[in-house]
Amino acid sequence: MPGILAEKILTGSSTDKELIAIAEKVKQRQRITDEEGLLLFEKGELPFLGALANFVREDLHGDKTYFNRNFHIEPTNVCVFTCNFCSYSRLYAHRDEGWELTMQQMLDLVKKYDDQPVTEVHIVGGVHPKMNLEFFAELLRKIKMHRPDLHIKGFTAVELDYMFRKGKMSVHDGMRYLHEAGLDSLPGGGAEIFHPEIRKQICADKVDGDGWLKIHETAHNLGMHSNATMLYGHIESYWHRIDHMNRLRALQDKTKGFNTFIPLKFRNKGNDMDHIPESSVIEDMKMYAVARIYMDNFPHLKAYWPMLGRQSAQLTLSFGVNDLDGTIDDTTKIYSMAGSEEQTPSMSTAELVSLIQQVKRKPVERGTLYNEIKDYSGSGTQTVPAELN
Ligand code: V47
Ligand code: SF4
Repeated sequence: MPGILAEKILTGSSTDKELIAIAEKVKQRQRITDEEGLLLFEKGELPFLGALANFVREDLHGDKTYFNRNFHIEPTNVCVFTCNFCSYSRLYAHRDEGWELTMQQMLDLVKKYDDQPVTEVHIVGGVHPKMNLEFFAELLRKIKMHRPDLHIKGFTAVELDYMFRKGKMSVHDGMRYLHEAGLDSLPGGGAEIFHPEIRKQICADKVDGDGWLKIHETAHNLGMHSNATMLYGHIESYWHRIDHMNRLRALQDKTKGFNTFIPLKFRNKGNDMDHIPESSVIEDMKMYAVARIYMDNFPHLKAYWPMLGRQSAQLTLSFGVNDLDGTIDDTTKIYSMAGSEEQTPSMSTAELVSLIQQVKRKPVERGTLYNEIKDYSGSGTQTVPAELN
């Protein structure tokens, strides 16, 4: 329970009766309703939301801030789908403008990290019509043969839905097949906004919200964990965000298979939605805070710094976030191509530790499933690299 000063901060920063009532619920760690979530978005002032989200964060994790050492494989940016927000993909007809890695190139990438203490590979890319279920099962087997202890987090529900349909396999059989080949968990991509009113305007042709949720539910039922994302800050309204989070919260009640919720800020460069202005930092922090307050059954809230930028990612640590992603040598192209200012999306462990310590949090390296690998809190303040100041 909070001390007197914290109590005052939690409720005293608002004079609105409805908001104070929500704060009382959150202090008791009771679940808030959709209407209350909406009210937080519409009427909650940033200091009030920050205090509440921080209360939940500290109740769950204290000052611990997790990070994970991983690397990415992006097999291709050729994609059969045409999401309007995507700056990264190339249609099959224009595949000469994109890239397609061979099996050997992907294995060479894995081997590049042989001497490095990475614990996870994140495989994500476009949906290539010729890279099928069998091809990826083979890739998984070969990675596991080479480095059995490397956790493979791979394929969005969008990629999986296409692979299973093309391979004429049910979601259950396809998922079990990939799991047996070496797939350990699923990343959270492809969720965007579930509500059909928005989905049909931004990504009409890929798996719908129910399909996305079914794939994650199936993975959970097979004992796998997964993450969930939400692409926010474009044409959606606050209530679409609540609807999205509601569907995730309901599935989590059933399966408890989600580890982390990751709000992804829409970036507007080089895509068909470039006329839509990007959200402000204040809106970003609001998003994280409301997510932390509303998603009471999600253990972790993650910020992906290559997309948000280092400084905003650091700020989220005061608005509910307890996990930062995008560590060593992160060469993912999806955000740099969409206009993220992080043109060199790579950060050393020392930089990341320092970024966390600057805001008086405790950096802890974790594995994919949040097993703690190394506590850096005793390591003292690190030198701050110039670009972080
Ligand atoms: O689904 C695409 C998003 C996602 C843009 O699970 C964009 O640990 C902003 O899901 N502006 C893929 N976002 C990346 C992803 C992810 C990243 C890091 C960690 C994890 C995890 C998952 O990227 C897509 C889409 O929502 N995206 N274009 C854009 N212009
Ligand atoms: Fe393809 Fe994913 Fe881009 Fe959509 S977001 S076009 S599914 S690569």
